[in-house]
Amino acid sequence: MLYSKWWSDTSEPPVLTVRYRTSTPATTALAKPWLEVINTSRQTVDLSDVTLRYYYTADDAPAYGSNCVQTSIGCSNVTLRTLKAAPSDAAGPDADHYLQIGFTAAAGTLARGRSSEGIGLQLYRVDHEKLNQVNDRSFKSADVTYTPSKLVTAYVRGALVWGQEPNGRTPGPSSPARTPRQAADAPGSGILFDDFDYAGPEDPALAVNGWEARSGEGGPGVKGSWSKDGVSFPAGEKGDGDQALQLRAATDGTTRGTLQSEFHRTRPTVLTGTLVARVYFSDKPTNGSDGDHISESFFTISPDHASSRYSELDYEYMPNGGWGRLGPRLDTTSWRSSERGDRVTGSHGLKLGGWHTMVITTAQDGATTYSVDGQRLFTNSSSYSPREHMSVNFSTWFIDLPFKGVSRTWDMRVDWLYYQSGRAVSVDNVQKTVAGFTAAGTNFVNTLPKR
Ligand SMILES: [Ca+2]
Ligand SMILES: [Ca+2]
Ligand SMILES: [Ca+2]
Repeated sequence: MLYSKWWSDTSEPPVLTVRYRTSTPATTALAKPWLEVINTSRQTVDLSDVTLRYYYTADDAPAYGSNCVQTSIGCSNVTLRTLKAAPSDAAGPDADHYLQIGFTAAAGTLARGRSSEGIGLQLYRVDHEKLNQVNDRSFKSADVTYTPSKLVTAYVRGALVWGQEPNGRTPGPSSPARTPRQAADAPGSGILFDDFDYAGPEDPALAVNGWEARSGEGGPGVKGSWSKDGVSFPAGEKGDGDQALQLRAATDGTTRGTLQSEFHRTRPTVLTGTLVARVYFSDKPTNGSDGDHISESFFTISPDHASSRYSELDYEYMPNGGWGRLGPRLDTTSWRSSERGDRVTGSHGLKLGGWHTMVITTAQDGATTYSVDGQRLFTNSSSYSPREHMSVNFSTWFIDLPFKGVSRTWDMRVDWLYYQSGRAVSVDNVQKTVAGFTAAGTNFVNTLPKR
């Protein structure tokens, strides 16, 4: 039997020991289980063979999300899925769901006696309501420091090696191996990927992963109206527990009554290569009267407007037009100098309400091409291609306020972002890679070189 070597009889120590701690109250917006895996066997264990289950009872929420905030293994190498427990998955009265934690092939090995060190995880309701942990099997408020917990189970290639499943099963020869999880491939190098699984604009995982929701002053659009309040993470394109970034803009036609949203990288991240976002554009307001000059934007920009190597690449969708032009309209603009207004623009009379795959490709020392759903829209020569690293930004904002009245809201969504530095990748290959990440439960990848 392939797995037989992974259970041990009672006279031997367990193959793995899982320690747990938390610091959250029973009712919380963000459950924070921290887990540590220790190899207590006599041999080296491949982390990609290991899965853990953290059991909980979903309250009345439509879905739960999860993310990783800290681990020396790298959150890019931790896979997370929130799954409904079937009776065959050992469901119990305090465990109708579980968070399944896995590791990619790049997570490495645990030599005998070694520990993974703390893996900081977060579990939350996608509807941003508070969750009740009292009925969650693996939650234990008393464990504020790392304590071995048999309420979290561990498997090696599908064989239970630690803990007690909700149906009472413990490791041993009578415990049948579950179907081993297919180990996730190691993510390639030079990649940034985000599936946008976050609890809200204040989720600490955002800063860890290099994102920030904007607040405060500055252009473009209506002065003083940038607010984190418009940023949320509702269900994504495919639902099923997946989430998307949502940027809401709202206005009653007055400056005071206007809210604009922007979400961006905190540091310059992208230069040449392939940048792709799966974006939902709105052609109509979610609530209220139509007619606003809304801009739904996806762009990259130099951190310093006065830089001699200034670089900016913009997608700007204006369903109702703007700047005196009729909509719907998609502008693609590459900037060489913001101070001198030196830029080239392609303006496209496209109606884009719905989901689209937006791509910007810059070959090394070459041209920049903008394409939507695999259709090339605009290419600029190398003199307008980026010359320095830029942040990545999404925003919804009002070009002007054409009428006063009852408040109306506009929502743009981004299901995921993918960036491959330095080289062109076809849309088909990007979609394959993203589908692989989604299937594995890889919610975030950053294998870009540190800068
Ligand atoms: Ca619960
Ligand atoms: Ca997503
Ligand atoms: Ca996801």
